Amino acid sequence: MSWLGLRHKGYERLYPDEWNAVVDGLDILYIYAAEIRERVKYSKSDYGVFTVSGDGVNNDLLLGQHKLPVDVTDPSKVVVECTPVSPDAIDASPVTCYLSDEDGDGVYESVRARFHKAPASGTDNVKVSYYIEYFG
Ligand SMILES: [Ca+2]
Repeated sequence: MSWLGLRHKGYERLYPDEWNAVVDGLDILYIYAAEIRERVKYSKSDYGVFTVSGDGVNNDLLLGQHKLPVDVTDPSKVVVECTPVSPDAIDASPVTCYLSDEDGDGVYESVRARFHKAPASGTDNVKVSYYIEYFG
């Protein structure tokens, strides 16, 4: 028996209350599908890994540009989370990531990481995974 109270009947006809349960089930499914479509359609998030090189001096590093499908002009509408991944990034942590407007045009297109101390000098030795979501 299904959670709607239906059970397989072979070739018999459905009673009206059974038919109504089927229709109710389809309505519920339609609503679920619509909610999922809306979530996918309006999902404005980006995630991945940035890899940059430490210089042993700067503790605030430009990681790169995010791929949010909106031009962010108000960084308070965005959550930025990051996790240090490589040993040099972990050694320099804790780390906080934030959006930045590198060219001063009012659009926050870039992601920066501010470490507790400067990551060690090296080539591609600072890896940070990130998740960014716009909720404006
Ligand atoms: Ca900009």
